[in-house]
Amino acid sequence: MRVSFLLLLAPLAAIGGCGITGPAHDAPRADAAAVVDMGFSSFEPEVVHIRAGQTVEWRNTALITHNVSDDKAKAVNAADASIPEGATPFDSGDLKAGNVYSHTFTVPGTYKYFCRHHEDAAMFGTVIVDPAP
Ligand SMILES: [Cu+2]
Repeated sequence: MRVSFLLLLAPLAAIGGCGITGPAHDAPRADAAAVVDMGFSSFEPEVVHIRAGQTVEWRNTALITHNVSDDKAKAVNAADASIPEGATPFDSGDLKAGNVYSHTFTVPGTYKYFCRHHEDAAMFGTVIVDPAP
């Protein structure tokens, strides 16, 4: 009886430990020009607009692992990612529940990114980077 009760609690403890808490649930970094939340299989907002030199912060506020990548080489469908000429692709690696990732964009243009775990679920986003004034 006692053992099965503990087994029942274990998944709840895991969710409490890394889902409801973590940097994704704290205030975003002060210099973030845009903040993107990750839902079950979406980036919200789907499109953000910044200027060159500014930083975007992604927050995994979901309970599952996500990823942020604009690297064509890591996409199942190369059309799901694109970066402007002269830019270097980025990839957050695995972003566990509650974790954050940020990237500073220096090359103006349009960046189409995706989640490597949910590309098949059309988990896509876009960052539009205007030239610095
Ligand atoms: Cu995902």
